[in-house]
Amino acid sequence: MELPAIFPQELTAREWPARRAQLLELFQEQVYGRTPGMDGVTCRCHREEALALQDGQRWEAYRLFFEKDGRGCDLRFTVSLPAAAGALPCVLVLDSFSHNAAVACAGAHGEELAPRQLVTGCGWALVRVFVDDVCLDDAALCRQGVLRMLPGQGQSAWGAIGAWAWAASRVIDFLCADGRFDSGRIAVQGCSRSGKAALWCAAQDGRAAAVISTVSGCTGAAVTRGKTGEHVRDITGQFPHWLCPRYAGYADREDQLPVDQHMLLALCAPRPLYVSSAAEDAWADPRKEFEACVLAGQAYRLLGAQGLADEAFPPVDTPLCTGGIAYHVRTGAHGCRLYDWQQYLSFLARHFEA
Ligand code: GTR
Repeated sequence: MELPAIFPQELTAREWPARRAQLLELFQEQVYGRTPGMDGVTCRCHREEALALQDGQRWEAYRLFFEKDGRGCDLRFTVSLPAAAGALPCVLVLDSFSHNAAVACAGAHGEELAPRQLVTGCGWALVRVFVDDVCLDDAALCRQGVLRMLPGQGQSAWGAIGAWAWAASRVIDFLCADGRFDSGRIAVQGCSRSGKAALWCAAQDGRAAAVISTVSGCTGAAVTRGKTGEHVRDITGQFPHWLCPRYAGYADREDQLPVDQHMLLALCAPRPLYVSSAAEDAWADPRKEFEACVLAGQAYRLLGAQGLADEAFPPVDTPLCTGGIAYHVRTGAHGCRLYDWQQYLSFLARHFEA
């Protein structure tokens, strides 16, 4: 199946912003839905807890309260701060599993989903955002929170993935306004359904200086056309509340989609991007995640950055991490492991701790 092109061969870097805007518009219209603006939304922030930990580290818990026209929602997040002085770089983990223990963190276990000691030990603040506070991961209940406060319209109404990306951006607002953090070094990460939301957040919000997708698969980092495992029919059938209504119309007609997921990765260019897969995760399709990275390199090169360091699919547990786009496929099943985090942190160090 032929893939739509990110841009025609002759595009120049100066013409990229216009093409980028078209692509973003297509993803809003056709895939994730349109993210409403913030007009009339008020936000209050409350620090709920603060603990001094060993070695001068700190842990803080916050809650944001949003309101518009008498409707509102709230959003919890926690911040683990290393003892280091100066404006801290941050890794923001989108956690869409906090109300859904049954999903058991998409195959990750608490510490692997957001490993505090590993991240703060590398000098990064770890910000864990409970994005499903604003939109429950449930087809019947999801309309209570931000989707009620800022309702979408028609076929391109936003869904849970758009809402989770929105929540991450609201915490980026907080980080950028708090002098303890370096607003130029905010990375966003998510696993599986949260990985899809992390990519969509970075595509829309340029303040995400780097993005990390862990086994995000279908409608995340994986090229949709010709993929194995999960297809548009599966994702929109099992999770009808995640994406915009129009997307369900592409079930079994994926070749009609005006975009494909390599274009979503291109929207992150030239910012550092790490995509990782798991060898046993055929449902997500590692090879199609890799293919999207190869193709997205076109946008990175146009903007003077490097794409993947090598375009041959790497053996398991052999990260390709010296380019602007990094990729690995690790041994094992769907989920996020400490091994993944170790690779992400050295990639971030290479780009942000020169
Ligand atoms: C799978 C689903 C995926 C993925 C994942 C998860 O079952 O089909 O799209 O996001 O769950 O979040 O664990």
